[in-house]
Amino acid sequence: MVNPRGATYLARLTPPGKSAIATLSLFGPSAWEIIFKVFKPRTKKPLPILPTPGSVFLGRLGQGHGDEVILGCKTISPMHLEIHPHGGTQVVSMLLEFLQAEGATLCSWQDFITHTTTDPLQSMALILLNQATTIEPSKILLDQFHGAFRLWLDSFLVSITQGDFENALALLVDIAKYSFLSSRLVDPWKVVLAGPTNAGKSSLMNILAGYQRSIVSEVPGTTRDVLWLETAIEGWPVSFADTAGLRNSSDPLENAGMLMGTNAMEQADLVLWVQDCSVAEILPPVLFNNKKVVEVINKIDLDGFNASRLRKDSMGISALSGLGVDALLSKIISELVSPIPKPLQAVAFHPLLKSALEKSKEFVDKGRLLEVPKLWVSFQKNQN
Ligand SMILES: Nc1nc2c(ncn2[C@@H]2O[C@H](COP(=O)(O)OP(=O)(O)OP(=O)(O)O)[C@@H](O)[C@H]2O)c(=O)[nH]1
Ligand SMILES: [Mg+2]
Repeated sequence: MVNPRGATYLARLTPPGKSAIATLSLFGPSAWEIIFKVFKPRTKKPLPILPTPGSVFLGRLGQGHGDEVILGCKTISPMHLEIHPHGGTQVVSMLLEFLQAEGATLCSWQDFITHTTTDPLQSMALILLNQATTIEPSKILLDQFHGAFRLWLDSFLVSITQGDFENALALLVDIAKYSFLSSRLVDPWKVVLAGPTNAGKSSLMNILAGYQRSIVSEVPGTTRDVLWLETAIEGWPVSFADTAGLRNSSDPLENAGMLMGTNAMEQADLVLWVQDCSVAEILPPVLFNNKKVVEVINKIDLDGFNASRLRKDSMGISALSGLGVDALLSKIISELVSPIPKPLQAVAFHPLLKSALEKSKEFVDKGRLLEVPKLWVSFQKNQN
């Protein structure tokens, strides 16, 4: 929180646009004074000199023109009020102008969060929460907003100050299991569909999309560009890329497509190596030896499909009928999200937190325990 005795901040928390109601927030030392001047309760009872936290008032905000609003008091020390007017863009602009004319400082909702949240970890979580597009990351971010990471950090720092090296290390090892999530709560995992031409990559893409995202044809070499599809699987954000089939070709355009596909594979968190069960097996290029690869054997609906073609970890599907696609989706999630954090688990929910944890581990390993609290003090200071 920046300078609680200074400015009184005002922000629109709901997005601009047409809606039944909007939410404005007013925070700072003059918040109640401002409201006192421009708000008239609907009942005869006047506003109290100081509201109690949790109290709600119905009345009119404005002088001359105005709107009937619901006014809520969240906290009084510091004073934090919420105003719910009607949601039309012009009504909201008018009320924002009234409040600014009385001395409130208008800011974006992101700045408002930074100015008004005491705990920098909490404001980081809140800003990410707004950007999370799927449910599982949102649950994790809510837990961190409500203090899961803060609690972890407090006990970690207590262990450090008490010189309890063993517990500090155990706490670091435990939280490190979830560090893979730090960059994947907002940005989706990248899953690339690759394999020989005509294996059914584009057909699989379309069944995942639920509409025709890619052109499908029996002509090998149909797909040229890399086509992305952003979706959610079991509540996790995933981006699929359909790529040009790989084969020896003298066509420069087809080769350019294959190169783009190979680049996409290099960035992938997971490659689905798609093959046609009715043709001889082709192994993924050695280039992807360091990648997570799931082998997908497609077209198992064809007569003559032999289940012995499936290796222990390969997934048999029919992109035509959808057979095996649900199991494939579960497999993708088990490859990408492991372990799945239990409710209230502390998670390094931002890449910067992951780096700070790695740095802490380095200090602990080298026995430089005194550096650890300093690191976290400066980390939190930098977030404000
Ligand atoms: N029987 C059957 N045919 C399929 C299946 N999936 C795809 N096909 C057919 O296989 C052919 C190739 O399908 P695509 O999805 O275009 O294959 P692709 O891997 O994207 O091919 P390229 O873009 O050329 O690399 C088309 O005729 C599809 O209808 C399946 O599960 N079963
Ligand atoms: Mg294709």
